[in-house]
Order: sequence, then C-alpha cells, then structure tokens
Amino acid sequence: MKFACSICLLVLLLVSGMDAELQCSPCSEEYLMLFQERTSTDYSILYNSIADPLHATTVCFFARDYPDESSSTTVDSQCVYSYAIAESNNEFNFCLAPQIRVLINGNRRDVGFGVEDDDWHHYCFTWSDVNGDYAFYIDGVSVSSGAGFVRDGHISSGGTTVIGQDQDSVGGDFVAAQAYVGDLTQVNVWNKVLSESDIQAQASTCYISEGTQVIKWSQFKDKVQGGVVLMRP
Ligand SMILES: [Ca+2]
Ligand SMILES: [Ca+2]
Repeated sequence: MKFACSICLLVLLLVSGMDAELQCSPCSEEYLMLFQERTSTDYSILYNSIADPLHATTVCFFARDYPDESSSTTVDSQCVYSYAIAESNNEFNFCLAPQIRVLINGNRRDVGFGVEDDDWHHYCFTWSDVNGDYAFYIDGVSVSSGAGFVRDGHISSGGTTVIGQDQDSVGGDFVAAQAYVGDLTQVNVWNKVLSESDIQAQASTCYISEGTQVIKWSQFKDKVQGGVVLMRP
C-alpha cells in the first residue's frame, strides 16, 4: 500500500506527546478519527442512515489497530461498523477481532484470522442478495469469499449506524470490550458491489468516486461522542 505521508511531519509536530502513536495516514486529504481508550462512550452515530433497503452493499474503511489491542487476551471485538434496526441489533456489523468478520441479519461470516499487526490496512466487504455472494478484501486483495450468505435477503432501511461500538439496541447498549480502539478513516458504504479494481484503487490511492456512497465518511465527523479525537488534514 502506498501511503501519502506528506502530512506526517506536520502532524507529528502539532501533536506533541502522541508521536509514538502516530503513523502516516493512508488518506492525506481525509480526516482521521482516533479511538484512544477502551470505553463504551467513544463513537460516532448517524440516525436513519439508510433510506432504502440494501440488496447489495460494500463497506470499506482504513483502520490501524493500536499495538497489543488485537492480541489482547481480554474479550475484544474491535467493532468498527455497526448498523442496527429495532428488530435486529446486528443487522449489519463489521468487526476486526478475534477474527475479521461481518454479520448481516445476525448471520456471520469471517475470514478465519484477526488483525495481525498495528499498521494501517484497508478493509472491504461486499455482498449481494443474488446467490448471497460475498467477499472480504484486505489491502485490495480478496482474502475470503463465498455464496449462500443471506441469499435473497436484504439489509433493512431506517436503521442507525455507529462507528466505533457494537450496538445491542438501536443507538446504545455498548460494551467496552467490543469497542474499536485505534485510528480510522474513510468509512464508506455503497448500495452495490464494488468491483475488484475499484477496491484496489481505494486501497492503493484512497480514490473514491464522490457521490456514489449511501453513507459517506464526511457525515460522521460532526456526530462524534465522548473522547474520540478528530485529526483534520
Ligand atoms: Ca454487543
Ligand atoms: Ca450487537
């Protein structure tokens, strides 16, 4: 992955005392969210975040686990993305530990391994109700795929999206052990399956065709709660 590191020196100069925690952002034009504490009170929340049911979707983001988080022996789900409706608090989730995994309608698929280092990585998951085809990508490479996952189903509209926590009720019932701890940028959701080449372009250059998402990263920055640190480019 190519990192755009032009802002790193400036960032390091501006944030004294945090130097050891910072690495170059993969997306020099985009703000970062830093989830620095294992707590149930740090998150960003969007209500009524999907207008129409999703019969296909892609969710992607860049994440950098903090050292020792992913190898922690405590229960640690590292839930980056959680979408809940009244009938299903796990309508659509994407968590990184103990295995990189997704839930749709409460049904689970995972890649069989967790995050193995504390570097930035680009994560994507694609799904379609046609055959229930799905795929996980890490750094633009498909690492796990299959069929029959929520075949002919959908992700319901009108739910609430939370970044950084797993919802066990709509907009709440967070558990610190399931929180994401690390840096995050460019969480986006589409209502279609992105092509492998689109995902590779995102992973390598952070390029996203603007206006194509159903949930955009820019929507989250004014919805932050608790101690999440926003770092602007
Ligand atoms: Ca939970
Ligand atoms: Ca849940």
